[in-house]
Amino acid sequence: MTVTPVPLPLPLTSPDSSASSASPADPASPKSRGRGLRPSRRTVLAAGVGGTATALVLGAAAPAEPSVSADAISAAAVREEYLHGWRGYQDVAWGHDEARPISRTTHDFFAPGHTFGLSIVEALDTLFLMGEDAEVIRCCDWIEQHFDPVQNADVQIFEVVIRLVGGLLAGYQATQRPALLARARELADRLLPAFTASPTGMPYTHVNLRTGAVRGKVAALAEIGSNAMEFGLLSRLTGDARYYDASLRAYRAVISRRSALDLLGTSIDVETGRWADCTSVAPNAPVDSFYEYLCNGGALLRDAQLSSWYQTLTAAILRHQAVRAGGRLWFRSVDFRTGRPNGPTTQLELGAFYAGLLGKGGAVREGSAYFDSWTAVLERHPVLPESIDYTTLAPLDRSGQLRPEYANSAFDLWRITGDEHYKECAFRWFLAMRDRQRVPGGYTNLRDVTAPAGSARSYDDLTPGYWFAENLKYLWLMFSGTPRFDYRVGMLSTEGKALAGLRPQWL
Ligand code: DMJ
Repeated sequence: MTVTPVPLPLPLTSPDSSASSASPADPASPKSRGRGLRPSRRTVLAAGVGGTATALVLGAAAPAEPSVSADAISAAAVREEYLHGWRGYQDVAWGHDEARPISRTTHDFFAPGHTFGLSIVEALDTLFLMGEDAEVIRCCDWIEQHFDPVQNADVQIFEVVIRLVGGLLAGYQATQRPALLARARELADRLLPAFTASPTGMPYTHVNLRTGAVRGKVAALAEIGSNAMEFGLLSRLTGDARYYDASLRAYRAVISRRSALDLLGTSIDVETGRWADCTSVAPNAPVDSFYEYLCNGGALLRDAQLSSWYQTLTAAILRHQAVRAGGRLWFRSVDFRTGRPNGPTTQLELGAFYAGLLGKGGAVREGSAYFDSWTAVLERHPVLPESIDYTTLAPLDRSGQLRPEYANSAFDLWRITGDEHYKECAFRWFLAMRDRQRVPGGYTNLRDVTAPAGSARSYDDLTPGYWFAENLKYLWLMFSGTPRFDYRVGMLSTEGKALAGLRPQWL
């Protein structure tokens, strides 16, 4: 299979242009298009978003309220599965980070012997959006009484920010319970030493929440940048600029080290400021949400600098990394100094979020093409494997970790284009997950997505916390048309937390 670089016309504004001058994506036809993975005619999805780009497109004015009519049957099925998973967590792991639904045991996500009630924090705003108010109150009560942000535990800053700080902020915005904002702030205060102790401002990877001791001086880009949304919102809600200042200083330190091609490497030494490698693996992990937070952070915080950086870096990724293989759009790894291919033809499932991100940044055509590439993988493997060889679509890592990225992109592209196709794809994805990953105690990861559906030997016995934050939230928002979410201005973080657009008056 030949892999050819794609000379993509850039839909973006010129490098370093500001967000306010970025144009919104062209609204695509809201008609359903004739692409692959068509479901048989099921009850489908009457909703549209009026064919307009949303405020997610940088600098765009918010359009009129979309008239989202619910597909009640699909929405009810989604909610039923969410509650099935939630009951599974409650039964075996309430108060612990994560449930192992088959062995009926628990998993400490951040540090052995410590719990932060991760799944409770992850679930908060999804439960709110689904109208599960008694559960929301129960979760808030648990957090008020038991959540401990000063444990003697070494934690990864990236995970604490996107999961816990973000979850508490979303929960606060849904409920207006002051304790949730207070906990988010206490936690962020405990994370700040990782930024302030660093000579470059780029955070160490880990901090001890009790002692403030830091460790991990080689950080991947996602670990450095995926805090601007949470810290920016926290600064806004508290009037304390320290959080957002720390984020911006870290971002500036990385971006000032970009190559002449406007590409970045993967990991950097936060003490010396030297790159630890010379490969741009974008949009794959572990750099994925570094780019996501430039775009979404720029829009959430109306920060033209973040948006401008996003446009500059994205133009370079599209120019140097986009390739066509088998007629489909993929992204190759390159040497960030020369743009030459560097590394295997691997694509991680985690990169599937990039289809939606491209759309949100204005590159709707490329986002849509990349989404189609992942849809082609789903035609072979109804549950996406963790990684594939993009020249053959063969799985490399066959495990399936209940990932939300494909549904995330479907949601984003649906909001931007109003195209029913994205809802149909998302629902097909949902049905495959239900067929293959549902167990009596909830939902579980798989060891091998190519094993026959229901093959017990393939079950990997974990419901990841993010399943409660992300997977079914995207589906619910697409099918329910809930009035609890303002579809014009709502914004989700990389962990699916609604950091804007929740309507607390509904609680
Ligand atoms: C989530 O924790 C976040 O979306 C993160 O940015 C990467 N992906 C996982 C879930 O797959």
